[in-house]
Amino acid sequence: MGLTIAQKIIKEHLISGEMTPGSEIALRIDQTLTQDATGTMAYLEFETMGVPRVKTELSVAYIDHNTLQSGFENADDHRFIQSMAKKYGLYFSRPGNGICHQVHLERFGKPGKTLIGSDSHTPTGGGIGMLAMGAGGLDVAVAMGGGAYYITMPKMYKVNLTGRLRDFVTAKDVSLEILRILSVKGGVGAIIEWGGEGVKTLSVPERATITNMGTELGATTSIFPSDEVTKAFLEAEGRGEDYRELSSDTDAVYDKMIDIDLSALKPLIACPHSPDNVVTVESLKGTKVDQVCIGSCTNSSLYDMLKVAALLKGKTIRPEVSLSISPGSKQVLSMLADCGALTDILASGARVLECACGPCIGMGFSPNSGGVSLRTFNRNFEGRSGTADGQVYLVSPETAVAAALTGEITDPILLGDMPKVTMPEAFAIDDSAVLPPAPAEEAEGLEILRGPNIKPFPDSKPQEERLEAPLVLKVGDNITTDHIMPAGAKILPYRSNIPHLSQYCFGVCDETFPMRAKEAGASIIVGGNNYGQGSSREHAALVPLYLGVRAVITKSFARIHVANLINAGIMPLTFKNPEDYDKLAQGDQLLIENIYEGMDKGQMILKNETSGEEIPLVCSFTQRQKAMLKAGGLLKYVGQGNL
Ligand code: MIC
Ligand code: SF4
Repeated sequence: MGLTIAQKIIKEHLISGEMTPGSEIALRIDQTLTQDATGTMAYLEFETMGVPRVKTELSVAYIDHNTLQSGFENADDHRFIQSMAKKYGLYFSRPGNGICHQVHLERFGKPGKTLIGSDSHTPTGGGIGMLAMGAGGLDVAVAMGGGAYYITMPKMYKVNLTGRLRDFVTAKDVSLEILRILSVKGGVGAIIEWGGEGVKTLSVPERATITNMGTELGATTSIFPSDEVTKAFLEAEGRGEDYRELSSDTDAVYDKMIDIDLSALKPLIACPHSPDNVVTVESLKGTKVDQVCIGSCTNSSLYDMLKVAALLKGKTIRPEVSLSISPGSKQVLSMLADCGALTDILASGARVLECACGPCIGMGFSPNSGGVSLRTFNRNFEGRSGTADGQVYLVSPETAVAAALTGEITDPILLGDMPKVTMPEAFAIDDSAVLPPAPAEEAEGLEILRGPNIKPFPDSKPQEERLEAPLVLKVGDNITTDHIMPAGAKILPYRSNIPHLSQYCFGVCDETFPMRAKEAGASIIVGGNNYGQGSSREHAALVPLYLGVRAVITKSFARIHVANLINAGIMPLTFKNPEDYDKLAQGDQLLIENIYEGMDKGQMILKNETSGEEIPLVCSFTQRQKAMLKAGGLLKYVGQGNL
């Protein structure tokens, strides 16, 4: 039987396990990346492992999230990460050099390699045929230390593309179309391969937009073949030697096939507050727009920015609209400046922000009260923009420009002719903002710079045989990590200070949660389907751990979050019968006994001591996961000699 692209890369990197969907596999990781919002914690964790130098082929520490320095906190964290990188053998991408995924694609990614990153949009690397996955910081720390990355062997889905995108219909619309078809949980447990004749018509930046947003499907990752288009991109980046051809076998077998005719697509838009809430742009025409933001790791390539500049050229944005543009990298920004496109952008009335995540993670540029904001980003979760009642829609750069020029949601096709955008044969290469590590012989004496904002991470506890605790919080379906541990300019600076961060846990759902959880001592959370979707932030597990949460019981979990819970020593359990969710109420006193036996059998009984009901739960922990839970999480497990 033939293999898919992902199966080929998995096979080459398989350390242990069977490549049958559902079984646990251990993978050798070639490259890692971190960003600053998750990085500080990941490096603190790495430090405790006592490994003198990273053991990967390449590890890069990026600063791109917490770039607003409204106090000492972020600057302290940046210095800490920089000193860690220098000492422990990592490259350090300075603030201003760009968004991790964009820069990694340009300068470091290689077809056929494995990459894990402490950021859920790491699958962007799939645009050049990498097996690139988002992971919790602790998993990245372990991979840097030479340990394997454990995942459940995914199913294989294939999207067969035919035709060619029409003007004003873009890769972003392809992403929104697949979200419309599959929903935010439709990719859970799967790797999505993009194939078919239509693939040849898509450039690397377009492919990367699609693999980037595959994260919103809940997929383990997404991947494109590595072909002539990939080769040309790598050559233009001066990295032709990194090219390797990769395609699936003609007799490869897929668990699901989806057809998309690129020629038939229309401009699409995701409505508040979920990326799969997709309709045509046309259907919302006339809706007044207050703000437009162009950028983020989804749509900030030179290709996107040149199109935006060409559409804005000679025009002025509406006075009632505020437009921000954040180029994805220093390379993109300097090339925009060199060719004059930046002048066209500025002349239109846009505000050019630095090359960073910025508004995407609520780091500034929050919309006005109740404001309608059209963004080329990948997430529009409630409150994420920093304005609690902000109405965020996700669109392509073309649709974003159309709104900025007209003041309302407008089908970009109405803008007239699409100006021709030609990509340069060679990108301007300047890696001066990427600092190499110190040579190994000098590293030992180097000091790590720590600021007062860096607090130790919470101590995890071994899971015991019996858990009696109240149900402190009951939430519904599709709870995101932005609900569990919100981000934004005010809170993000405390990513290395769990006690402070804990005050905001679940703030979007219930501001009293932190206080109630602390009072309870030990506690249990109950959720619906796809609990923990979105970001890879392990803070969504570490903060509940700090607040005393011992178990989370749901109808189903998102992939990275469930791994983060186990890494933190919190037990994730699911209802055997999803309708039993209705038999529990916030405040009920719950009891689970014989936990170790239950872990082995894959079944436990939850006693609702308040109502007297008994509810069957299921779990399918691997031996390693059971050992981790009994040890009190991954760090303790590694401390027992299990790297
Ligand atoms: C996001 O897009 O939500 C983030 C911020 O990039 C996160 C990482 C984080 O929370 O630090 C992600 O996607 O993993
Ligand atoms: Fe940054 Fe937004 Fe991309 Fe997350 S999704 S890495 S916050 S640009």
